Amino acid sequence: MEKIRLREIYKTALISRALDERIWMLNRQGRAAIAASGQGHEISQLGCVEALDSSRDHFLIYYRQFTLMLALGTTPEEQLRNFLAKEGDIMSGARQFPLHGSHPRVDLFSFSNVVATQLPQAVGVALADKMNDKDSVTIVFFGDGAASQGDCHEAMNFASIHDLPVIFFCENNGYAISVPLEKQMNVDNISSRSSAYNIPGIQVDGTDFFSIYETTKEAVDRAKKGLGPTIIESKVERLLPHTTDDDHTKYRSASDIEHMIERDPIPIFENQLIDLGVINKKDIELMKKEVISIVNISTDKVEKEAFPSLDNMLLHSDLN
Ligand SMILES: Cc1ncc(C[n+]2csc(CCOP(=O)(O)OP(=O)(O)O)c2C)c(N)n1
Ligand SMILES: [Mg+2]
Repeated sequence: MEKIRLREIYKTALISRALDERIWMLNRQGRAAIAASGQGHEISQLGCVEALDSSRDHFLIYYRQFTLMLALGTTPEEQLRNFLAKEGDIMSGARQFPLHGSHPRVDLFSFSNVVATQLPQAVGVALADKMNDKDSVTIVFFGDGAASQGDCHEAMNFASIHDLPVIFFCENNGYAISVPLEKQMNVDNISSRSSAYNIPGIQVDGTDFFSIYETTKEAVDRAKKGLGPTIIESKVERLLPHTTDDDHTKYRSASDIEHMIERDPIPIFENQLIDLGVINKKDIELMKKEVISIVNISTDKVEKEAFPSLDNMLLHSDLN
Protein backbone atom coordinates (compact mmCIF):
# COMPACT_ATOMS: atom_id res chain seq x y z
CA MET A 1 0.00 0.00 0.00
CA GLU A 2 1.31 3.45 -0.88
CA LYS A 3 2.83 5.53 1.92
CA ILE A 4 0.63 8.52 1.10
CA ARG A 5 -2.50 6.37 1.46
CA LEU A 6 -1.32 4.99 4.80
CA ARG A 7 -0.80 8.56 6.04
CA GLU A 8 -4.38 9.45 5.04
CA ILE A 9 -5.70 6.39 6.87
CA TYR A 10 -3.69 7.28 9.98
CA LYS A 11 -5.14 10.80 9.85
CA THR A 12 -8.70 9.40 9.68
CA ALA A 13 -7.89 7.33 12.78
CA LEU A 14 -6.71 10.48 14.59
CA ILE A 15 -9.79 12.48 13.54
CA SER A 16 -12.06 9.67 14.66
CA ARG A 17 -10.38 9.43 18.08
CA ALA A 18 -10.34 13.19 18.68
CA LEU A 19 -13.97 13.59 17.60
CA ASP A 20 -15.07 10.62 19.67
CA GLU A 21 -13.36 12.11 22.74
CA ARG A 22 -14.98 15.48 22.04
CA ILE A 23 -18.47 13.97 21.75
CA TRP A 24 -18.01 12.08 25.04
CA MET A 25 -17.00 15.38 26.63
CA LEU A 26 -20.04 17.17 25.14
CA ASN A 27 -22.21 14.53 26.74
CA ARG A 28 -20.56 15.06 30.13
CA GLN A 29 -21.27 18.79 29.73
CA GLY A 30 -24.95 18.05 29.08
CA ARG A 31 -24.78 19.08 25.43
CA ALA A 32 -24.98 15.69 23.67
CA ALA A 33 -27.76 13.38 24.87
CA ILE A 34 -25.98 10.02 24.54
CA ALA A 35 -22.98 8.55 22.73
CA ALA A 36 -21.65 5.09 21.92
CA SER A 37 -17.90 5.33 21.52
CA GLY A 38 -15.95 3.54 18.82
CA GLN A 39 -12.65 3.90 20.70
CA GLY A 40 -10.68 0.65 20.34
CA HIS A 41 -12.48 -0.34 17.11
CA GLU A 42 -10.86 2.27 14.85
CA ILE A 43 -8.11 0.32 13.13
CA SER A 44 -10.29 -2.72 12.56
CA GLN A 45 -12.78 -0.56 10.69
CA LEU A 46 -10.11 1.24 8.68
CA GLY A 47 -8.33 -1.98 7.63
CA CYS A 48 -11.59 -3.52 6.55
CA VAL A 49 -12.99 -0.59 4.58
CA GLU A 50 -9.72 -0.26 2.67
CA ALA A 51 -10.30 -3.68 1.12
CA LEU A 52 -13.71 -2.67 -0.26
CA ASP A 53 -14.82 -0.30 -2.98
CA SER A 54 -17.34 2.21 -1.64
CA SER A 55 -18.55 3.07 -5.15
CA ARG A 56 -19.43 -0.57 -5.81
CA ASP A 57 -20.03 -2.31 -2.47
CA HIS A 58 -22.77 -2.04 0.16
CA PHE A 59 -22.20 -1.37 3.86
CA LEU A 60 -24.73 -2.32 6.53
CA ILE A 61 -23.41 -0.94 9.76
CA TYR A 62 -24.35 -0.69 13.43
CA TYR A 63 -23.98 2.04 16.02
CA ARG A 64 -20.30 1.47 17.01
CA GLN A 65 -18.95 2.35 13.56
CA PHE A 66 -18.06 5.95 13.89
CA THR A 67 -14.62 5.51 12.25
CA LEU A 68 -16.01 3.56 9.33
CA MET A 69 -18.55 6.31 8.69
CA LEU A 70 -15.75 8.88 8.55
CA ALA A 71 -13.70 6.63 6.26
CA LEU A 72 -16.67 6.34 3.90
CA GLY A 73 -16.89 10.11 3.60
CA THR A 74 -19.15 11.49 6.34
CA THR A 75 -17.67 14.69 7.75
CA PRO A 76 -16.88 15.66 11.35
CA GLU A 77 -19.54 18.39 11.06
CA GLU A 78 -22.17 15.88 10.00
CA GLN A 79 -21.28 13.63 12.92
CA LEU A 80 -21.51 16.50 15.38
CA ARG A 81 -24.82 17.70 13.92
CA ASN A 82 -26.18 14.20 14.48
CA PHE A 83 -24.96 13.98 18.09
CA LEU A 84 -26.09 17.51 18.97
CA ALA A 85 -29.48 17.04 17.20
CA LYS A 86 -29.11 20.21 15.14
CA GLU A 87 -31.25 21.38 12.21
CA GLY A 88 -30.06 19.80 8.96
CA ASP A 89 -28.77 16.56 10.52
CA ILE A 90 -28.34 14.45 7.38
CA MET A 91 -28.87 11.12 9.13
CA SER A 92 -32.31 11.51 10.67
CA GLY A 93 -33.18 15.22 10.56
CA ALA A 94 -32.33 15.29 14.31
CA ARG A 95 -35.35 13.10 15.01
CA GLN A 96 -33.64 9.91 16.15
CA PHE A 97 -30.97 8.80 18.59
CA PRO A 98 -27.45 9.73 17.44
CA LEU A 99 -25.91 7.04 15.20
CA HIS A 100 -29.33 6.16 13.83
CA GLY A 101 -30.84 6.86 10.43
CA SER A 102 -29.21 6.63 7.03
CA HIS A 103 -26.77 8.64 4.98
CA PRO A 104 -27.88 9.28 1.41
CA ARG A 105 -24.62 10.84 0.15
CA VAL A 106 -22.37 7.99 1.22
CA ASP A 107 -25.10 5.44 0.52
CA LEU A 108 -25.40 4.01 4.04
CA PHE A 109 -28.45 1.86 4.64
CA SER A 110 -30.61 2.76 7.61
CA PHE A 111 -28.75 1.78 10.79
CA SER A 112 -29.85 1.56 14.39
CA ASN A 113 -29.22 -0.04 17.75
CA VAL A 114 -31.84 -2.76 17.25
CA VAL A 115 -29.30 -5.52 17.63
CA ALA A 116 -28.73 -7.87 14.64
CA THR A 117 -31.51 -6.56 12.36
CA GLN A 118 -28.91 -5.50 9.81
CA LEU A 119 -27.80 -9.11 9.20
CA PRO A 120 -30.85 -10.46 7.32
CA GLN A 121 -31.20 -7.08 5.60
CA ALA A 122 -27.65 -7.40 4.25
CA VAL A 123 -28.37 -10.88 2.96
CA GLY A 124 -31.39 -9.47 1.11
CA VAL A 125 -29.19 -6.81 -0.49
CA ALA A 126 -26.66 -9.46 -1.57
CA LEU A 127 -29.46 -11.65 -2.96
CA ALA A 128 -30.81 -8.72 -5.01
CA ASP A 129 -27.32 -8.07 -6.42
CA LYS A 130 -26.87 -11.71 -7.34
CA MET A 131 -30.29 -11.84 -9.04
CA ASN A 132 -29.44 -8.66 -10.98
CA ASP A 133 -25.94 -9.89 -11.97
CA LYS A 134 -24.31 -6.98 -10.15
CA ASP A 135 -20.63 -7.07 -9.28
CA SER A 136 -21.09 -5.66 -5.72
CA VAL A 137 -20.10 -7.19 -2.43
CA THR A 138 -22.18 -6.53 0.69
CA ILE A 139 -20.48 -6.29 4.07
CA VAL A 140 -22.44 -6.38 7.29
CA PHE A 141 -20.98 -5.46 10.68
CA PHE A 142 -22.19 -6.69 14.05
CA GLY A 143 -20.99 -7.20 17.61
CA ASP A 144 -20.44 -10.39 19.60
CA GLY A 145 -23.79 -9.82 21.32
CA ALA A 146 -25.57 -9.69 17.97
CA ALA A 147 -24.04 -13.09 17.13
CA SER A 148 -26.35 -14.63 19.76
CA GLN A 149 -29.52 -13.37 18.06
CA GLY A 150 -31.63 -15.62 15.82
CA ASP A 151 -31.29 -13.10 12.97
CA CYS A 152 -27.57 -13.90 12.80
CA HIS A 153 -28.16 -17.65 12.28
CA GLU A 154 -30.90 -17.07 9.72
CA ALA A 155 -28.73 -14.64 7.75
CA MET A 156 -25.65 -16.89 7.69
CA ASN A 157 -27.62 -20.01 6.85
CA PHE A 158 -29.50 -18.40 3.95
CA ALA A 159 -26.38 -16.69 2.58
CA SER A 160 -24.46 -19.96 2.61
CA ILE A 161 -27.21 -21.98 0.89
CA HIS A 162 -27.40 -19.41 -1.93
CA ASP A 163 -23.65 -18.62 -2.15
CA LEU A 164 -24.37 -14.92 -1.69
CA PRO A 165 -21.65 -12.24 -2.07
CA VAL A 166 -21.73 -11.14 1.56
CA ILE A 167 -19.11 -10.75 4.29
CA PHE A 168 -20.17 -11.14 7.92
CA PHE A 169 -17.76 -8.94 9.87
CA CYS A 170 -18.01 -9.33 13.65
CA GLU A 171 -16.32 -6.72 15.85
CA ASN A 172 -15.87 -8.90 18.91
CA ASN A 173 -15.09 -6.66 21.87
CA GLY A 174 -15.95 -9.34 24.41
CA TYR A 175 -19.00 -7.57 25.86
CA ALA A 176 -22.66 -7.02 25.07
CA ILE A 177 -23.17 -4.05 27.38
CA SER A 178 -22.19 -5.72 30.70
CA VAL A 179 -22.45 -9.36 29.59
CA PRO A 180 -19.05 -10.99 28.89
CA LEU A 181 -18.58 -13.41 26.00
CA GLU A 182 -18.58 -16.55 28.19
CA LYS A 183 -22.09 -15.69 29.36
CA GLN A 184 -23.27 -15.14 25.79
CA MET A 185 -22.11 -18.41 24.20
CA ASN A 186 -20.47 -21.72 25.08
CA VAL A 187 -17.80 -21.55 22.36
CA ASP A 188 -14.58 -19.54 22.51
CA ASN A 189 -15.05 -17.65 19.30
CA ILE A 190 -17.65 -16.62 16.79
CA SER A 191 -15.67 -17.57 13.67
CA SER A 192 -15.89 -21.27 14.66
CA ARG A 193 -19.61 -21.12 13.98
CA SER A 194 -18.75 -21.06 10.29
CA SER A 195 -18.52 -24.88 10.28
CA ALA A 196 -22.28 -25.01 10.86
CA TYR A 197 -22.78 -23.12 7.60
CA ASN A 198 -19.96 -24.76 5.63
CA ILE A 199 -18.28 -21.40 4.94
CA PRO A 200 -14.85 -20.03 5.96
CA GLY A 201 -14.58 -18.41 9.38
CA ILE A 202 -11.44 -16.42 10.14
CA GLN A 203 -10.31 -14.81 13.35
CA VAL A 204 -8.11 -11.76 13.11
CA ASP A 205 -6.38 -9.41 15.55
CA GLY A 206 -8.48 -6.24 15.32
CA THR A 207 -5.51 -4.07 16.25
CA ASP A 208 -3.48 -5.17 13.21
CA PHE A 209 -4.46 -3.02 10.22
CA PHE A 210 -2.54 -5.11 7.69
CA SER A 211 -4.01 -8.49 8.77
CA ILE A 212 -7.53 -7.08 8.69
CA TYR A 213 -6.95 -5.60 5.24
CA GLU A 214 -5.59 -8.87 3.81
CA THR A 215 -8.31 -11.02 5.42
CA THR A 216 -11.09 -8.76 4.13
CA LYS A 217 -9.53 -8.65 0.66
CA GLU A 218 -9.58 -12.47 0.48
CA ALA A 219 -13.24 -12.50 1.52
CA VAL A 220 -14.04 -9.88 -1.15
CA ASP A 221 -12.30 -12.00 -3.82
CA ARG A 222 -14.22 -15.08 -2.71
CA ALA A 223 -17.53 -13.24 -2.88
CA LYS A 224 -16.72 -11.79 -6.31
CA LYS A 225 -15.83 -15.23 -7.67
CA GLY A 226 -19.31 -16.45 -6.67
CA LEU A 227 -17.90 -18.66 -3.89
CA GLY A 228 -20.21 -17.24 -1.23
CA PRO A 229 -19.97 -15.69 2.22
CA THR A 230 -17.14 -15.50 4.77
CA ILE A 231 -17.29 -14.82 8.50
CA ILE A 232 -14.52 -12.56 9.81
CA GLU A 233 -14.18 -12.14 13.54
CA SER A 234 -12.06 -9.16 14.51
CA LYS A 235 -10.94 -9.20 18.15
CA VAL A 236 -11.03 -5.65 19.45
CA GLU A 237 -11.12 -3.87 22.78
CA ARG A 238 -14.00 -1.63 23.79
CA LEU A 239 -11.94 1.05 25.53
CA LEU A 240 -14.87 2.94 27.06
CA PRO A 241 -18.12 1.83 28.70
CA HIS A 242 -20.94 0.62 26.41
CA THR A 243 -22.36 4.16 26.13
CA THR A 244 -22.14 7.41 28.04
CA ASP A 245 -24.99 6.02 30.23
CA ASP A 246 -22.92 3.02 31.34
CA ASP A 247 -20.19 2.53 33.98
CA HIS A 248 -17.94 -0.42 33.15
CA THR A 249 -16.17 -0.33 36.52
CA LYS A 250 -19.30 -2.06 37.86
CA TYR A 251 -18.62 -5.22 35.84
CA ARG A 252 -14.99 -5.16 34.59
CA SER A 253 -12.11 -5.82 36.94
CA ALA A 254 -9.62 -3.04 37.70
CA SER A 255 -6.80 -5.08 36.14
CA ASP A 256 -8.86 -5.75 32.98
CA ILE A 257 -9.47 -2.02 32.58
CA GLU A 258 -5.82 -1.22 33.27
CA HIS A 259 -4.52 -3.78 30.74
CA MET A 260 -6.95 -3.09 27.91
CA ILE A 261 -5.06 0.09 27.10
CA GLU A 262 -2.22 -2.12 25.81
CA ARG A 263 -4.62 -3.11 23.02
CA ASP A 264 -5.39 0.48 22.02
CA PRO A 265 -5.07 0.05 18.24
CA ILE A 266 -3.99 3.60 17.40
CA PRO A 267 -0.53 3.51 19.06
CA ILE A 268 -0.08 0.00 17.63
CA PHE A 269 -0.79 1.28 14.08
CA GLU A 270 1.37 4.33 14.74
CA ASN A 271 4.35 2.12 15.64
CA GLN A 272 3.81 -0.04 12.55
CA LEU A 273 3.86 3.10 10.38
CA ILE A 274 7.01 4.41 12.09
CA ASP A 275 8.73 1.05 11.47
CA LEU A 276 7.71 1.20 7.80
CA GLY A 277 9.09 4.73 7.48
CA VAL A 278 5.63 6.17 6.68
CA ILE A 279 5.58 8.72 9.52
CA ASN A 280 7.96 10.02 12.13
CA LYS A 281 7.50 11.61 15.57
CA LYS A 282 7.45 15.11 14.09
CA ASP A 283 4.70 14.18 11.56
CA ILE A 284 2.63 12.67 14.37
CA GLU A 285 2.89 15.84 16.44
CA LEU A 286 1.87 18.04 13.48
CA MET A 287 -1.00 15.78 12.43
CA LYS A 288 -2.37 15.65 15.98
CA LYS A 289 -2.36 19.46 16.13
CA GLU A 290 -4.13 19.71 12.76
CA VAL A 291 -6.76 17.20 13.84
CA ILE A 292 -7.54 19.06 17.08
CA SER A 293 -8.01 22.22 15.07
CA ILE A 294 -10.44 20.43 12.67
CA VAL A 295 -12.44 19.16 15.63
CA ASN A 296 -12.46 22.58 17.36
CA ILE A 297 -13.59 24.43 14.23
CA SER A 298 -16.34 21.86 13.51
CA THR A 299 -17.58 21.93 17.11
CA ASP A 300 -17.72 25.74 17.22
CA LYS A 301 -19.62 25.85 13.93
CA VAL A 302 -22.20 23.19 14.76
CA GLU A 303 -22.78 24.42 18.30
CA LYS A 304 -23.87 27.80 16.88
CA GLU A 305 -26.43 26.15 14.60
CA ALA A 306 -30.14 26.06 15.46
CA PHE A 307 -32.14 23.13 16.79
CA PRO A 308 -34.99 22.07 14.49
CA SER A 309 -38.06 24.26 14.84
CA LEU A 310 -40.92 22.89 16.90
CA ASP A 311 -43.22 23.64 13.94
CA ASN A 312 -41.43 20.90 11.98
CA MET A 313 -41.75 18.27 14.69
CA LEU A 314 -44.24 16.16 12.73
CA LEU A 315 -42.56 16.59 9.35
CA HIS A 316 -42.18 13.17 7.61
CA SER A 317 -44.47 11.67 10.24
CA ASP A 318 -47.76 9.83 9.66
CA LEU A 319 -49.29 12.15 12.24
CA ASN A 320 -48.68 15.20 10.05
C1 LIG B 1 -32.99 -6.56 19.71
C2 LIG B 1 -32.29 -5.81 20.80
N1 LIG B 1 -32.03 -6.43 21.98
C3 LIG B 1 -31.39 -5.76 22.97
C4 LIG B 1 -31.00 -4.45 22.79
C5 LIG B 1 -30.23 -3.71 23.88
N2 LIG B 1 -28.84 -3.62 23.47
C6 LIG B 1 -28.35 -2.52 22.85
S1 LIG B 1 -26.75 -2.67 22.46
C7 LIG B 1 -26.65 -4.20 23.14
C8 LIG B 1 -25.35 -4.96 23.19
C9 LIG B 1 -24.87 -5.42 21.87
O1 LIG B 1 -23.58 -5.93 22.03
P1 LIG B 1 -22.66 -6.28 20.83
O2 LIG B 1 -23.48 -6.87 19.72
O3 LIG B 1 -21.54 -7.09 21.34
O4 LIG B 1 -22.16 -4.86 20.31
P2 LIG B 1 -21.20 -3.82 21.06
O5 LIG B 1 -22.13 -2.79 21.65
O6 LIG B 1 -20.40 -4.54 22.07
O7 LIG B 1 -20.34 -3.22 19.99
C10 LIG B 1 -27.88 -4.59 23.66
C11 LIG B 1 -28.14 -5.87 24.32
C12 LIG B 1 -31.30 -3.83 21.56
N3 LIG B 1 -30.97 -2.58 21.31
N4 LIG B 1 -31.92 -4.54 20.57
MG1 LIG C 1 -19.67 -6.49 21.98
